Parts: sequence; C-alpha cells; structure tokens
Amino acid sequence: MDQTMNPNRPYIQRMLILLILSSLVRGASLQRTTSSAPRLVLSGWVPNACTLVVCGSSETRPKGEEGDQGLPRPQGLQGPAGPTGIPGSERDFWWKGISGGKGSRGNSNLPELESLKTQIRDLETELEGLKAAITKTQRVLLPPNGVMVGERIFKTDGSRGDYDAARETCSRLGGALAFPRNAAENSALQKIVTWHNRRAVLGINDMATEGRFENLNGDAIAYSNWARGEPNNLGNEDCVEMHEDGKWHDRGCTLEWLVICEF
Ligand SMILES: [Ca+2]
Ligand SMILES: [Ca+2]
Repeated sequence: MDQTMNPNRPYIQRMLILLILSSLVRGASLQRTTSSAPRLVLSGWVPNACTLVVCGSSETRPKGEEGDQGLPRPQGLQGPAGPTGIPGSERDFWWKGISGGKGSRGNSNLPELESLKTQIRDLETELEGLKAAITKTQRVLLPPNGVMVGERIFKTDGSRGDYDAARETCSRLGGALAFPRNAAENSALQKIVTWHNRRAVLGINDMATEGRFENLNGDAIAYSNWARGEPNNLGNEDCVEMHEDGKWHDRGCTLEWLVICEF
C-alpha cells in the first residue's frame, strides 16, 4: 500500500511499536512482583531511557525476616606469652633513678664482714683443738700430780718445803702457792694430798693480824674448811696445812710439807 493512500500510516506504525514495547515492559513488571525478590516499581512511562529505572523507595519494601544468629565462633588459640614485666622493686629503682630519687646506700663493709666471719670460723676451729688438747692433758698428764678445776690447775712437782720455800718454788714455776676458794677446789687439792699421802701447806696465813687469815695478795679469805677446834693458834700458829681428809689446821710455818702450786 502506498503512503499516499494513507497519510496516517507513520503515526499508526509508531503507535503499534509503542504498544508492543509497553506490553513487554508490563509483562516484565508482573514477573517481578510475583517473585520473592523486591518488587519492581514503574513510576510511569516516559519515552526516554529513564523510564526503565527502578525508582521505588525503601519504605515500600517489606521488612525481611530476622536472620539466624549463626553458629558461635570457635575460641581462638591462646597467643604467645608477653614479655616479662619489670619487678616492682626494680621498677621503683629505675623510676627513682629517672626521677632523681635518692639512691640506695652501698654496703662497703661486706668484704670486711666476710673477713671477720672467716676469722671467727678459724678461731672456732682453733678453740675446738684447744679443748681437745686440754681434755687430753687432764686425762693423761695431770694425775697424780695435778687436777684442773674450771680454768685453774693445781699441780705439784713432788717437792717438799716449809712455807717460804713453797712460795719460792711456785713462783719459780710461774705459779703461786695454792689455796682453795671453794669446795670444788678444796676437793681437787685433797686428791693430790691423798695421792701423795702427805699434808700440804696452803697459800694463806694470819701473820699480819692474828686470827685474820688472808691470801698472798692480802685479801681476807671468803672460804674455809677448818677442822674441829681449828684455828687455835696453839704455840703461835700462823700457817695452814691440809690433811688427807681435806680439813684445815693452823700450824707453825717451819714444818715441811708437800708443795702444791696453782696456775
Ligand atoms: Ca695464828
Ligand atoms: Ca692449830
């Protein structure tokens, strides 16, 4: 058919094309609204490219269901240990050092202290050796001529003499004429007298004042062990002898006795 026969033909053709396109677009819109996907909204038909843009607002979309919380996350592996911190005291030390705090006082006496400890240990060892030697001396050397009482040793060399000779003998040996200051010492001297079966002269007298017996230093005696009836100064007796029973008698000073010295 010729265009000249129908002057509205171009217009009719464009209308047909538009109707076809409109049908296609509408069909697509229906497919989208029946699916579970978000609905497509056609705001209208405008003969340009923007008419195909989905322009629906989010408010018109249905709210979706809440999703599952999902499986809990597995616990992660323990990380490597961190560096060791500075102990409190050291930290304070460094902090004081940085902040200008007072420094700790040095101990310059440590070497001297260690030296003293060493000397003390040496002395203790030496003391133990001396104790062993003393014990051996007591056991082997003293009897029957000597006895140790505390720190004092009573010893005789077996010599005899009067009072003056006895004093001289003991002084020459580096000691003094013995006299007992207590019962233990009296017992020790008695042993020597008994062993030698001879009376001994003691280092006390009342030459200066009758009846006041004193030692060689001039001090009045504090201990005595007089026999019954003694001292009686019979015939002017100013010296003292010990009998085998340990008892004392005042006697004249020119008799001959066993000499016992004390050290
Ligand atoms: Ca007398
Ligand atoms: Ca007498």
